Amino acid sequence: MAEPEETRKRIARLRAEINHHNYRYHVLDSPEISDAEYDSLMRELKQLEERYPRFLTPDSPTQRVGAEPLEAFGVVEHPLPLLSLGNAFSSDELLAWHSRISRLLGQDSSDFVGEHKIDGLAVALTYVDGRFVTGATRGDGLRGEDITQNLRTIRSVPLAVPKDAPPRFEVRGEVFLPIDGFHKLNQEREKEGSPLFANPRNAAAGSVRQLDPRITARRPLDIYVYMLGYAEGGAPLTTHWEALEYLKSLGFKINPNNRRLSGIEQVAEYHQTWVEKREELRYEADGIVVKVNRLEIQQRLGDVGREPRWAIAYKFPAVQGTTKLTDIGISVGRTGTLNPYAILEPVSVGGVTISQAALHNEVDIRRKDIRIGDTVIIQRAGEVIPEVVGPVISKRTGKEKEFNLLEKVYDKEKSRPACPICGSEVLRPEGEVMYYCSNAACPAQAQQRIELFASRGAMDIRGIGENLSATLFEKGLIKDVADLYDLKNRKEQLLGLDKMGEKSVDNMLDAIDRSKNRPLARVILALGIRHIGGETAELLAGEFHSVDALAEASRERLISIDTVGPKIADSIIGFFHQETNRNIIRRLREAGVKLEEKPAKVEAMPLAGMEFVLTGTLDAFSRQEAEEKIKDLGGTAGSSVTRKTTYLVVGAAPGSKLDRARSLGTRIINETEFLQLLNQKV
Ligand code: 5U1
Repeated sequence: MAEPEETRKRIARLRAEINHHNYRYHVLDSPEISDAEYDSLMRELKQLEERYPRFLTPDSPTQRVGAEPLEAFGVVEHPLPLLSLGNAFSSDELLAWHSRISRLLGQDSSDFVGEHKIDGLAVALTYVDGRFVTGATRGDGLRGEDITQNLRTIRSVPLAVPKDAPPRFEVRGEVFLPIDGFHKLNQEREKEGSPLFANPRNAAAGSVRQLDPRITARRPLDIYVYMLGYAEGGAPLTTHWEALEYLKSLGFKINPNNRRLSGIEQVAEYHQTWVEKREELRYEADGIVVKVNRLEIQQRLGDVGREPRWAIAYKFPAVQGTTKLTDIGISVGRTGTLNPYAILEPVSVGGVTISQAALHNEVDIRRKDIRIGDTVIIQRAGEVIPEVVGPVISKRTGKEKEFNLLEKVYDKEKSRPACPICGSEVLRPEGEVMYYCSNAACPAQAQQRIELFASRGAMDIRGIGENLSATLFEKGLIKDVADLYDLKNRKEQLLGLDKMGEKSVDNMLDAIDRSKNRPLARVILALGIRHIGGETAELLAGEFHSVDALAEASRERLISIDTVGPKIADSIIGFFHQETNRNIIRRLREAGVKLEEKPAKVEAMPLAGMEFVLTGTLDAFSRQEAEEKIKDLGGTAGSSVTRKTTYLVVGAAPGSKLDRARSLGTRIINETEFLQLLNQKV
């Protein structure tokens, strides 16, 4: 036999052997050989592939090290939408779901599968002719990002499946970072001075959505597969449980904590078991997923919006822990508020180490009687910042100290309380609970104002998030929001920044340029006037039609507007009174930012007189964009369904508004019908 043929066979044998040991180690957690033996097989394979590159294929186990970096992710259209899940937060809500599906089926549904709802990143893996060909994120459910090269690096993602697998199929699962891997990663990042990941979910998403797969390859990511999306010519399956068993037989990693459950009582028990044992899990989970087991019943129940009726996420309650509050620190917010926060002895709460927690304000600290030195209860729920619930009074020793904010920020040299960032005077406006730094140019405020200005709900300048705005500010490239529009003249300096290549800089400058034409309400919000949120900004834009008119409005005129009280009016007047702010507005105008909007004749507009309420997630628009569109066409957007509501627009994962609309007989439309309505009416 010719030598290359021998080599080809040896390569095939080595790959099969290595794949087998990968599976034993990464999927079954039961290795058969030592690390040294494994390394030796890999070394031989790598050497052969280097000598005979024509035999190198993308599904070789050597390719898990990560391919060359990409400029951007491609888009993958999901042949079948990736659904999201409705939530139950209490046993009553679980029982209500059970009653609903039993009523629809005309019989008591009792055959379920219980799984853990892992806090990771949902992905779809497609296999064609036995090979892993495409891996995609969920995206908006219809289109995701192509992260094939990154998923290839995850050892528990099979690169090849047995020959008798369906010729084309898709599996779905959750990529996650195990808790110990998360801690290790953060320790390394701390050493290198990189920003830490807030939780394993963010770390997993950040690792998978890396343009450089070599970085992904270094992160200890894992996957549990939780359903078969579709299969062409696959084995006939009758239950979800069988599908999971089948996927296991193909080499996929299935969560060993999955259970078949008989009756809704067993579902509740399964949930309770894991509420009590969730700290023991090697991954973060925020609840269980309950699925109707029989596939034919799943089909009969179907979906509503982008959620299956046959499955629901039954969430775990917020997790709590106790630790010692060693001190109370003060940070300065965007509007200059002095925000107290708890400095804690680090404690693991639901798998995440917490060393700081929110304390809101001094009045709240007094009301809860939280003292420095107290043992306190910490609560963490989902993505929100952990908060201090209250002290454990029984653990008091008598040495605890009451907190006084003015004492904390007292500057002995100045003989007065001072902003901890810039040393300026500290004020508390009458009737407010918060103290403020009096200096509008305080660097802490300025940087956060830039962040708000660029944020999605405001000028939506993609790419300028917390990190980049901090860098631009620290490097002296911008001092205020108007400087953003001068950055195009400082390209050289931008290119000198860490991780800023030609393409990123161009994208950023494009995004800045595009932001010049945002609707007036967004501009008003972006200015960062204290007490002005999105809704008030909308209201003010509708009343004044220009930033100049708003700046000139009298207190009486402002107070005459519905929902604008003296506090908001004084804040607006105070903002425009400041020379620095007037200067910024002048420079924004000179840069070409649109600061006015023509008043619309509402009666003549196509959606005039119609009130829309939205529930769930839409594909084509964010909630804010949909509401802007409705308002542009003369309609109004309500926050709850009432008898006045003309239409309820239902997106994926709708909330209780849907039930309310049904009970009131409100017209319910889906996103397609909503789009048709907008287009017809435009
Ligand atoms: N374990 C598990 N997680 N999870 C998430 N199963 C599961 N199923 C899902 C999702 C979004 O969705 C299907 C029920 C459609």
